[in-house]
Amino acid sequence: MDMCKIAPSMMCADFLDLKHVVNTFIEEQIDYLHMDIVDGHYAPNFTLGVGFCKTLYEYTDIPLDIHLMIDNPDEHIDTFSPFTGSVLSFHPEISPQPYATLQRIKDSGMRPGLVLKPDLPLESVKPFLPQVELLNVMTVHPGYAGQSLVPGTIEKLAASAAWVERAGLKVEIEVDGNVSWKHAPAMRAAGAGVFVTGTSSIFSTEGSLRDNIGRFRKILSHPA
Ligand code: S6P
Ligand code: MG
Repeated sequence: MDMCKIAPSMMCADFLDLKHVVNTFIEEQIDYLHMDIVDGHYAPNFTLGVGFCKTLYEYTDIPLDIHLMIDNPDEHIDTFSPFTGSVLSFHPEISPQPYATLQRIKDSGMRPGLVLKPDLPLESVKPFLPQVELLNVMTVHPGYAGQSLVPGTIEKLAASAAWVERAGLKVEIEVDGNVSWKHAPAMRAAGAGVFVTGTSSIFSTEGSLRDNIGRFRKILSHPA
């Protein structure tokens, strides 16, 4: 199994301590910074914005993993195109032409990603996967941190990873939502390669951020 990557969910960070948080991620060689962008329409809540992405993009070389939970993603690709090399993921069921959206993301110098929410089956994204670099399989409903895992989503994660492997595609499989100490081993066993970590693991107040990262890595190194 490939090495697992950690993508901290930045909406869960302590904003009053942001520099320390990001410096810790740099020192710990964290793989991605997961940026949830919500518009209050596609999903409830208002989370992070473009200015926040810019601040982090300019401060660190850690790639951004931008998760759009917005209506009309096509209209906003140019807004994110300065963040060259970042992953830009959207929910394909709200794009009239997902192939065109993926191509535009690629043409803008970003890495195209798709997101599969709990309500939709794997079949809804299968046709697009050859054009995709990362598939985010959500294990909670889009919108908020701190939710409980939606039953059946780890099985869907396993089916997604197995399908990608059988098809011989180079798609990173990411898991997003309640990636807790408890669920992470089963998510890893299901084939996740990128773990969005939030309040239920590395940002939990049980330990320091650095200790929590160490604990999470240790958990991932022991298969379920
Ligand atoms: C949810 C969002 C996620 C959350 C993450 C929080 O809409 O896409 O990225 O930020 O799931 O993690 P946790 O551990 O609080 O569930
Ligand atoms: Mg997310």
